[in-house]
Amino acid sequence: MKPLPQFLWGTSTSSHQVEGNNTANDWWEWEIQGKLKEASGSACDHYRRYESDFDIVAKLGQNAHRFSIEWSRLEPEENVWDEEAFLHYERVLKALHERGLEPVVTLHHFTNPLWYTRKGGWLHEKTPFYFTRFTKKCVEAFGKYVRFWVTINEPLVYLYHGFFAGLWPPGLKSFSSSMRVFRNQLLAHISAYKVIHQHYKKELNQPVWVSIAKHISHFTPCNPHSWKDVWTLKIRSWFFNDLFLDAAVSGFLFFPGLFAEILPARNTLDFIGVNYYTRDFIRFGGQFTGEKSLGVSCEKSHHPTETGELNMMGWEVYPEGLYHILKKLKRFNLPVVITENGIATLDDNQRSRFIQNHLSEVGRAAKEGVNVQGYFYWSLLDNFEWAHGFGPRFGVVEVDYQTQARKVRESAYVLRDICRKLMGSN
Ligand code: IFM
Repeated sequence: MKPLPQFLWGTSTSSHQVEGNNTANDWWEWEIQGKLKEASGSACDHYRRYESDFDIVAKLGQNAHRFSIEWSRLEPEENVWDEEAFLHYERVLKALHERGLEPVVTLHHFTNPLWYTRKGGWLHEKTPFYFTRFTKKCVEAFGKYVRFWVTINEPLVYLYHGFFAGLWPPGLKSFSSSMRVFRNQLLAHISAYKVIHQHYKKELNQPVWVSIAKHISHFTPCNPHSWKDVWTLKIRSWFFNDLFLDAAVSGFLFFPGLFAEILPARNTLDFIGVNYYTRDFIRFGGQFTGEKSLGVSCEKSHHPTETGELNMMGWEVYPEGLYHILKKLKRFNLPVVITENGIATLDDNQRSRFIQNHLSEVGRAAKEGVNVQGYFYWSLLDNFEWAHGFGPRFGVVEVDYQTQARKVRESAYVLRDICRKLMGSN
């Protein structure tokens, strides 16, 4: 296990949610087809305002920043590379370094170039090839500025919304497609991991850390005395929380009754990136059919008496869940970086409490031996929350979408003070 050079503290964003005018990707097309109540438009105009936004980050005492590179900007047409877009992200990376901020760069955060979607996107059998070609271009151009790469953000969230529930582009509702995408994501991650490491070894001769950002929820059975609820939970937890990580580490992909496969590499995570938001109560949904239900029908719900405080999107605020999932990750014996943790709320006191309580659970897990080496609050800015539009407010910095004015919220200082304390500076 290779420890990270320092504890990483900061906030996260993603290109389509903050940059504005990402006109060559599948979300933009989905938006102009009127499939959403709100389109991303100029979002936070971060593509032009990144420098002043990073000034805010630096003043808030953070030492790292996670953001994503927009594939559709770099490769707007198949194998046609936009020099200006490369220069843009180079300037972004330099701007972070000038402010003492360690970049953590995500390569895929839900959006895809349109040319790739038209070919079939993540269903295409050459997905690992397309994604690796893009990755290679990125490491060649940006490698000297970057030590931390996240290949894919929340693979299961992307797969579920886009290919199983039909809520995000490409809008499919297919169990077999979901399985195909899962396998392609895994192969694409493995291939990207190898390419990144080869480049750092051969060309840069410097260490690099590569992972995914894995969304992990804390699941609890609705009725702990119902074997059906308990088994539904086990299957859900295995598929949504564990399978990708296990396969990337063991090099073995096993789907009971479907397929088993030796993958082209094992140990393709240098740390575990975790996105944690909530706890879900799980109930057996009454049917065991493949096409409808990823093997077992399952309902996520709140508990009539146990569910606590909610955020403005109806997600339960459950800090202890973070402790529990961190403890479970100990089995991998890898450093853990919380790549996202955040709350959508109009009440900034609730956000401050959220940050304090979650960080205190991180501290508890760390004291009990979990090797936590980073924490990124989601998000730096209020932003475009996908199908929910601009309503949910996740930012420690408020954005006025009419004027693009930024206002630092009190919770940002709460985060800052905890960071400072933890890093031992004033
Ligand atoms: O906004 C998203 C982000 O894109 C991925 N993780 C969860 C966040 C909140 O829903």
